Amino acid sequence: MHGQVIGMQDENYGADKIQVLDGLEAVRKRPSMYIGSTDVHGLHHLVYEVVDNSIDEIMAGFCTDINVFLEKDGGATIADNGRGIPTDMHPKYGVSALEIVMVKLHSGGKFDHKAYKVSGGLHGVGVSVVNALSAWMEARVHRDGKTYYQRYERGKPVEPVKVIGESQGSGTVITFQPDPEIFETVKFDYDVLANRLRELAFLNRGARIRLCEDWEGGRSDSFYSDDGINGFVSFVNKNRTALNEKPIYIESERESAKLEIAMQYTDGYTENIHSFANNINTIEGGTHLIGFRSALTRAINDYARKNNFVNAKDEGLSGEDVREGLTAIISVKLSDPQFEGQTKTKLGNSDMKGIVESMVYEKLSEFLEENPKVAQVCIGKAILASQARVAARKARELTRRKGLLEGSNLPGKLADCQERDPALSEIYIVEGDSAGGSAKQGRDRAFQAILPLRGKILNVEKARPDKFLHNAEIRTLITAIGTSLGEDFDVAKARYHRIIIMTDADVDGAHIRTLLLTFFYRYMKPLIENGYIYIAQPPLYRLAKGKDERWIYSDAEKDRLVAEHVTGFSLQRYKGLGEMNPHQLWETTMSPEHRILYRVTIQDAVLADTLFSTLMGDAVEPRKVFIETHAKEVVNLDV
Ligand code: 0RA
Repeated sequence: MHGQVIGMQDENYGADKIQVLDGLEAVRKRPSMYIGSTDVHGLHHLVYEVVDNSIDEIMAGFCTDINVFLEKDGGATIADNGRGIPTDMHPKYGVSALEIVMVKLHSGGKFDHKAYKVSGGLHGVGVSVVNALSAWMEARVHRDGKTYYQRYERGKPVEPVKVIGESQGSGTVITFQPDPEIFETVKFDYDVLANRLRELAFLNRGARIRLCEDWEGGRSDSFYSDDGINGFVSFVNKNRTALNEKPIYIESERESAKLEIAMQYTDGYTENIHSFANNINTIEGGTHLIGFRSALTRAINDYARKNNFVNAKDEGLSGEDVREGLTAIISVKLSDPQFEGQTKTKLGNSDMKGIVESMVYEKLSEFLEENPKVAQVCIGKAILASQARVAARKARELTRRKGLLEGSNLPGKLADCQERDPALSEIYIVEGDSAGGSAKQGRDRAFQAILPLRGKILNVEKARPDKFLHNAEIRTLITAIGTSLGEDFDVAKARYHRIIIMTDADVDGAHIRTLLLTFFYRYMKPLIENGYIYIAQPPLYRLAKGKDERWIYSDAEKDRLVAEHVTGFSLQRYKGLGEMNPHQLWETTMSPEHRILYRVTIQDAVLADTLFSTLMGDAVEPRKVFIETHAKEVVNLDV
């Protein structure tokens, strides 16, 4: 592949313009190495990659607006008013710099020395990767009073960069059509893109980012935050009750790192801290988060002692205490971010711990001194949390002493499986005793356990552990799973590596599923992180003619089949699991051969957080609207 010539197949262009193309060939051969996967997530990376470049222009102070258009034919256009990709002739290659940026891997960085370039994890691979993975792409650059243009097909320029008109101002417009030969799907998910673009607008104060479906009746959104991450905190807390009215805001810059933090206490019990490094959500945390936590605990304790909120010789407030009910956004920008961890979303730069810790300690202490009323509210909350934690520990110890949360005392309702190896064992958590009965009869008892739940479990978003541990359904659940929870949680004790939620395909079923997911998300998160939580998908219809029968799992599939043929077929709607007999339940929803299971993943922790607080929080109206609009889609909860 070495020395391949660009545009070889094209007679009009380029046989003499020698460019090494093996880079882009490599991208097309192993796309996942560059964009993570070729599923819908990889597809979205194409948009993010181009947008990241525009964001770099914003961070460098040259750009204010980014417009993302989704085209009807499946393509996307990203337009910004940054400096425009350079177009001058490259002295060594003898072609326009624009062409080099588009066809050479990692060539973008050669031209600029931006302080905090986005280049983490899968991001920052370069626009050339988008080009390589597009059936075609077009670049229009407004610069130096002219509009430059070049088109590419599967990564290869069709002709040299040319001037196609005059132009005022500057900017870059990139249009691309993801290559269906590469991607499993080429359909963008509007909501996922909107969510990420909203996040970017919050993280980059003053950036105006628009998303629009470029056709009659298409959706559109405009994201802008003139108070940056403060707006982000308010957004995350929109369905919660805040204790300090305005988020506490900390900003600090030093050497090659810039830090921003916004934080607000709520009357809730969960901790909602979301950290970012160079605009990338560091879901796995990292040194910046560790630094923040340690400074928060120290600053609050020092202030609390000094002002006699706590006794100087007491053990003080724990990290958990000072984080209860806290919503915070931590955003660091640094010049050479190291991303580690399974999903490359853990910041590894070791100096960031100390840098963030000293910045936060200094600024937060200052803030508390200057705002005694706010300080009192925050510390009051932490003291209550501390008292509740002691009570919760006692409650847990009591239940533990009675063996109530341990696997040794399995609940009577649990029909366990014979298998003892957790990796080979499954548990179905089933809505209702009657479906539970069918599941018990229909299952393969060798490896499938059944736990029927009666009615709805308690909403853990609204109660502390010391309270919800009294709830029988929750206790049964914890005991059956075997891991305990909270401080005592131990994923190694999980008795099943497939924990499958099986509820009816209706609004009630969706509610029960969400209650369960909220519980797992808040108190047994590693189960989700390890990929142990699944959602079963029962069929919605049965299509039958004589002995022929077919199960249908979506309305779209039903409509297609009904339109296609089938006179003389009977169509039966299944509303609940209870309507199926044990054999049918096995065939459609439990047999590994035929069933459809969705694995629950945390793609987007901020989204998961707002989702659960919307569904389970204080405000009733958004919940109602959400359940109405999502009742059908909530099945695939890829949060
Ligand atoms: C290379 C160098 C410079 C800017 C860019 C690339 C750039 C790339 C994209 C992609 C989308 N929008 C973009 N905007 C800019 C620096 C330009 C200079 O020094 O003038």
